[in-house]
Amino acid sequence: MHINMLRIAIRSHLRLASNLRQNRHRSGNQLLRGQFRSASTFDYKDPLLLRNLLEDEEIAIAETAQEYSSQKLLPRVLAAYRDEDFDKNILKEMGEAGFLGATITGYGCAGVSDVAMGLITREVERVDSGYRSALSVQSSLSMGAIHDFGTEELKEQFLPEMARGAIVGCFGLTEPNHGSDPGSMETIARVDPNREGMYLLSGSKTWITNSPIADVLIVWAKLDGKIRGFLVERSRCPPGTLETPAIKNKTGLRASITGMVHMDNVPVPKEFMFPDVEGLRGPFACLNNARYGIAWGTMGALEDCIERAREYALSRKQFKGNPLAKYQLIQKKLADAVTDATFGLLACVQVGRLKGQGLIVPEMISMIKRQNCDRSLVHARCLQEIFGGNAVADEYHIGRHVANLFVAQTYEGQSDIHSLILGRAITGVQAFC
Ligand code: TGC
Ligand code: FAD
Repeated sequence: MHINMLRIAIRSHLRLASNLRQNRHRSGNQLLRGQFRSASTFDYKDPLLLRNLLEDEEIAIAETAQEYSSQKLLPRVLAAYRDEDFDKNILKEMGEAGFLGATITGYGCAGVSDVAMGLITREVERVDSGYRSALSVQSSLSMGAIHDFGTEELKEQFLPEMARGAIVGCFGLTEPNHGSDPGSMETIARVDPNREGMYLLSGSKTWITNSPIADVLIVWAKLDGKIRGFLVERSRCPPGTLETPAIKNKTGLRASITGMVHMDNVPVPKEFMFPDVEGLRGPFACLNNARYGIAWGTMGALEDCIERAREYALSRKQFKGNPLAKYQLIQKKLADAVTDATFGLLACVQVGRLKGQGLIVPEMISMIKRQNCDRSLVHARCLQEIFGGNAVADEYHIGRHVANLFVAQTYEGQSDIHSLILGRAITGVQAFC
């Protein structure tokens, strides 16, 4: 009796357990079906729900950047690109919006997350890489150098005005004879034999974004054979010591202004040399942030190419009145591009989060800079084919993105250079020389 009761109890327990399992399985299936149902509205603009990985504040910042870029930048980009004209007021507008030096805390800067900053660069470059370039050079390279390596006096003197876009900065590392290999730079600094507490800078930098309009130039030069960073104020340079001619007739990045920097004994007070950083670590630390921004930005440019190519493919009819979008080869181009844009953006969020947690190493940034620049260029070029002959007309925007993305793949470390950085980390063997 006792045993029977126990059996009954066990049977009933097993039945209960089985029911529970079935219920759990059923509700799990229902849940999954529910999830599939809600995800069945596959959104090619956000296929893997990147949005779910963002904080509310980051979404709001992205929306602000999207609104600014589409309303203020897009209407002027064609004329700017045709005329090779960069409107300096754009930096003031970006300053007003809080985009300049946005990850810096204090000094009039917004202090947003690295992911939020990435979302801003994505929206700006959705319009044009040249506008993102202006933003990157002002924020990551110029303000970033002052913030990370300048004295407190330099930070207080320059950062608030730079955050407003009232003072424009540039970053001079590349030289006519030394691009991928900046360690061999020839620009030198020497102690002024006639004035105590002054250095004199001599040499040339080339391909320097914003140099013709810069009020403040971050210049990397060798002092006694060691690379040091200097802040050059244009207004302090005696006539004939500093020239910053523009490089005209570019085939890409025409909405951005690029120039040279010629220095012939430019005087710099010793307080304007970054005191505690020596060697390539200085410029490369700034480049880490800028390269991270490019990885995001190029995805914005690619997303714009996708959007425009999709619309074109749906409206253009060829063969028996079919839209181009009906053809498999066209669909494959779009599927490939959307997949790489999605993966590229997810990688950016992950690297941004790691950056925020202080878990980043430079090779992670090399990986996303290289991958996103390469994939965006390949896909933009491929999507360009969908437009046929119309791709040649600048009103379709795609040719501009293709030309710009070649530049993005080249500056801040050409893609093959990032392959070598990754290769060194993978094998432990250095292959640069
Ligand atoms: P290497 O021996 O690798 O390093 C020398 C020293 O630098 C340190 N370092 C880094 N520190 C922080 N972050 C990084 N990413 C770093 N990479 C290297 C390294 O630890 C070492 O420190 P220390 O203290 O031991 O001396 O130097 P290398 O001469 O062998 O360098 C080789 C290579 C290829 C990696 C490097 O030269 C390179 O990255 N070349 C590419 C040059 C480049 O990116 N130029 C960019 C110019 S600025 C620009 O393009 C702006 S465009 C802006 C726009 O419009 O958007
Ligand atoms: P090179 O170093 O001559 O390289 C040429 C080719 O050789 C590349 O494909 C490269 O990958 C390859 N190569 C070089 N070395 C090796 C090797 N060891 N192994 C295999 N392949 C190799 N610089 C700044 O300092 N500040 C700026 O603001 C700035 N803005 C720019 C804006 C524009 C529009 C452009 C076009 C460039 C800008 N640059 C700037 C310069 C840019 O960073 C350099 O162009 C870039 O670093 C490459 O250097 P390079 O042009 O001298 O090419």
